[in-house]
Amino acid sequence: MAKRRPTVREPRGQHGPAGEDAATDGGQRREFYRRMVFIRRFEERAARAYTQAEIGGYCHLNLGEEATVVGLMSALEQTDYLFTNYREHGYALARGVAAGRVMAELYGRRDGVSKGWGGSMHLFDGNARLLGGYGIVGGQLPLATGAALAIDYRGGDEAVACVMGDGTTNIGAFHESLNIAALWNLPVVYVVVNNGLGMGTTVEKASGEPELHRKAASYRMSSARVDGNDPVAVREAMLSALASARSGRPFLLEAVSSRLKGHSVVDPAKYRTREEVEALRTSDPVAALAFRLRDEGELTDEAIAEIDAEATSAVAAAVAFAEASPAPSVDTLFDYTYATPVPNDSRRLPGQPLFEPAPLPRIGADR
Ligand SMILES: Cc1ncc(C[n+]2csc(CCOP(=O)(O)OP(=O)(O)O)c2C)c(N)n1
Ligand SMILES: [Mg+2]
Repeated sequence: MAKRRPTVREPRGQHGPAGEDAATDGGQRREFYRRMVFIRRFEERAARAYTQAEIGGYCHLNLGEEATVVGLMSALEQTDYLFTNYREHGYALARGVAAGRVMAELYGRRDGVSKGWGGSMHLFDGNARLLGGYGIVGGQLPLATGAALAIDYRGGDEAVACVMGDGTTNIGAFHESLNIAALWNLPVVYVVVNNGLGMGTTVEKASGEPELHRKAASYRMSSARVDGNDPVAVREAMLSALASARSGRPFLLEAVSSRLKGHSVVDPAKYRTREEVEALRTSDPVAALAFRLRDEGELTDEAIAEIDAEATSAVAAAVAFAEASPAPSVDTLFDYTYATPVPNDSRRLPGQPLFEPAPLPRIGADR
């Protein structure tokens, strides 16, 4: 078989959507702060709705990862594709999906971004090129790699961002995906959000190479590590990673971040020491950026309070939208499993028999 040659692409413009107020450095940080506060308030509200049993299934939050989420998403072009794990509410919001549609999906309602059938872990929006939310650890990696291969086949100039957690770098699909992307020069950036934990297990306990970005070396892939609490640094690092991917050199970017709460809403995170909890309080990226902007004279206390109030009321509107949306009809349960008709697609509802039992011959009956 002929060896695949790298597709050479021109690096594209380096300015993803960063908002109206982003012309200056201070303006960009203000805009990032607004987006981070919005995610913070959205997630806190989602946690409340979950404990009130308005949201079912699992619910994993981006609390503590807001700077990483916002910095990463600001670097993507609108035509780029995004795959993430189940901790993806913030990504959908930062990608521009309407907050009401995200909240309605968490509530399992018809106007949700996945029509109410996906829930928290399976947000999907083709228009925003958000191709999921995946609940299987590492499930998104082969799919993202395949999407990058599709772009390469078509000769497109889009890139794929494939976001995962630290624990995911120990899964077989991680190594298979990086290997094939490196061999075939695919336009993909693998982003490891290193929040220090996979459920309750630390990176040091789970990974033979705890400096996760160095795992790329096995595949001669370029990589970098960035402070995930600094949205501007994350954006810059992601822009370089994307430029590399677009020119046919896939990239592994590790953003060192933290998870402020438990693995999911129901996890009390008892495995954390008091010192860790205290350290988290002082490294909170939302508070840190607020202090910085205030010290630099970019935001007054009043402006900070106003941003908070705006976020809180937008989130309240999202909840109202979700609450007003009806539950999806059971008739549509199977409508979105496959994009095209599949011959052996089972449409069996819970409780329905697998097949009709064949009649048994009766003893003594005529043959
Ligand atoms: C294949 C598979 N194994 C185990 C699980 C259970 N599980 C869910 S999340 C998780 C930890 C993943 O940690 P990480 O990749 O660091 O992501 P984070 O939750 O920190 O964002 C595990 C083990 C799963 N969902 N899928
Ligand atoms: Mg993790």
